[in-house]
Amino acid sequence: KQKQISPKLLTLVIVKKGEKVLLGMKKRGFGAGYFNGFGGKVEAGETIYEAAVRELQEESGIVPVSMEKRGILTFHFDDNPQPWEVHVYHVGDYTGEPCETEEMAPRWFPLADIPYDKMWQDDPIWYPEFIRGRLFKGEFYFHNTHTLVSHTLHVLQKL
Ligand code: 6OG
Repeated sequence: KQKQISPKLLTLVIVKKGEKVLLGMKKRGFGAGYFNGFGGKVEAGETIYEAAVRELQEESGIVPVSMEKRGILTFHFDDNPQPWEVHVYHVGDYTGEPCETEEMAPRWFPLADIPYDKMWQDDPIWYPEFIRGRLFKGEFYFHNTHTLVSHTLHVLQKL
């Protein structure tokens, strides 16, 4: 019987203001070359919420005025035994100006023009629910890190 490995906790913040979303081109590390929200690993001694605020600031330079959790996505990889549990937040208002950092180059996209061809393959599946303001939970199974093989996605009344 295979040993169960508890998931690694990560955060992902999507800034959506009016009819636009702020995405960052990831310049290095995991997911380099993809547009994504801002986030990273939850560190020892911080809450998931605190990690989301910290990573947003480190990667984009902005500080949220309001932030709500919208979804939980679990990623399973056939080339990594540890699943990743990514907590997705929406930021609708912030202070500061988005700026390019070591990790990310931020750019605004109209909601009708999200660059899914340069994003992780799970994104076109759950972004539409995110944009509608829904709460969601999903499981995604990847082959060789990048190829999405199967998934489930549920819209919920509460997380
Ligand atoms: P750092 O390496 O920057 O954290 N992430 C994913 N995001 C999407 N949309 N799809 C995936 O499919 C993802 N896997 C990871 C979580 C990695 C950042 O990338 C996100 C973090 O915000 C597999 O510390």
